Amino acid sequence: MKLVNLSRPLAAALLGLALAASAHAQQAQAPSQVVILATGGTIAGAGASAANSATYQAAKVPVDKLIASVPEIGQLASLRGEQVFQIASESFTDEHLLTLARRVAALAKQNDVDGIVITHGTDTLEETAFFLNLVVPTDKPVVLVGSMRPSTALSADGALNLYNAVATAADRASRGKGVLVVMNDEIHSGRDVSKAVNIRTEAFKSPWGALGMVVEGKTYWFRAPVKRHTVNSEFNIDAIRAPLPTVGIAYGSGNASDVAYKALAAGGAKALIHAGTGNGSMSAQVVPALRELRAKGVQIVRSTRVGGGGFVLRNAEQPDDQYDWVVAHDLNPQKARILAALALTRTTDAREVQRFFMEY
Ligand code: DAS
Repeated sequence: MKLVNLSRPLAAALLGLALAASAHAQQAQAPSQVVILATGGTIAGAGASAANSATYQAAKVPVDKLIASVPEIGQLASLRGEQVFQIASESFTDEHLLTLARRVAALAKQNDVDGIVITHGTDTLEETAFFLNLVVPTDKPVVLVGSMRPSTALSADGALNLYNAVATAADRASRGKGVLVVMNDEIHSGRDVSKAVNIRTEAFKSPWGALGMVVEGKTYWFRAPVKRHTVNSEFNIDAIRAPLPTVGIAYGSGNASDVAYKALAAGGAKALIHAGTGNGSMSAQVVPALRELRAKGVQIVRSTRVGGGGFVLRNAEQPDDQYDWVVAHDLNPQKARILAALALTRTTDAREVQRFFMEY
């Protein structure tokens, strides 16, 4: 066999390529390192009997027992757990959001962390997911997961939800898609998803559709977010100081009055989210008070109580340009509260606040 004389540089280059290929191959075989941050909720809940699928105590089972209860997740990734909180998520405060976001951002910077799963109550899971989507500057998968039934119930959904969440967090294909929510076999954008049903396992919906599915530990993707998030966000948890600006939400309905809005402003709200009827419409009994509050510097944001896939159109139901108000676009009131609070950490100009609502 004729030996080919390679020039020294070419030989070195080929050797380098071979070493890089084998390192890549080894990296590809090494299991992903996933951290599970536990905060409480039903996924950590326990009921008195297997028949109790809706009557139980949330936030009881600690993270190590959660991980031990689904041994199959050990085949998906190298895991370690931290108990960040142990609470029902309806009791989350902005302080909890800041604390959790700081821990997620710190872990995401570590080379020995490839993905993060956050077990969370389902009631405010959508708010935490959107907040993290806005302030954690990482393209590593951050996946929130909960359950609608406690682990002690017949046909409990938590175990498979946790398995699917770990599979998603361990998968490089999940990178760069923003914060994700995995529930009921579906992968949702943390920005879009909300809890649409209070007592079914098929509870979480995204008005613009799920991003994909997890089936037997594999992810299947069909779309990706187009709104700004994580590494492309102007918000960064490292630059955000407590407390977040207070933002209140008041619900629109027939026989409306301005009492709730005035009380929220008197209580320190720097922005008010109007959970309006229809296209963010507002009773004539309420408009004068909100114009006065705007004149005093309170931001007014028109959202809608109507879910399911629409958006509030600027200057349609109310002359937003003239009143210097903001529309929440497609964000529901509880998500609008999150973005308004963050916007107020950067500006008091309503037009700039409106830009945030159109871009995030
Ligand atoms: N109370 C609910 C919560 O903690 C329980 C749940 O559904 O997770 O959000």
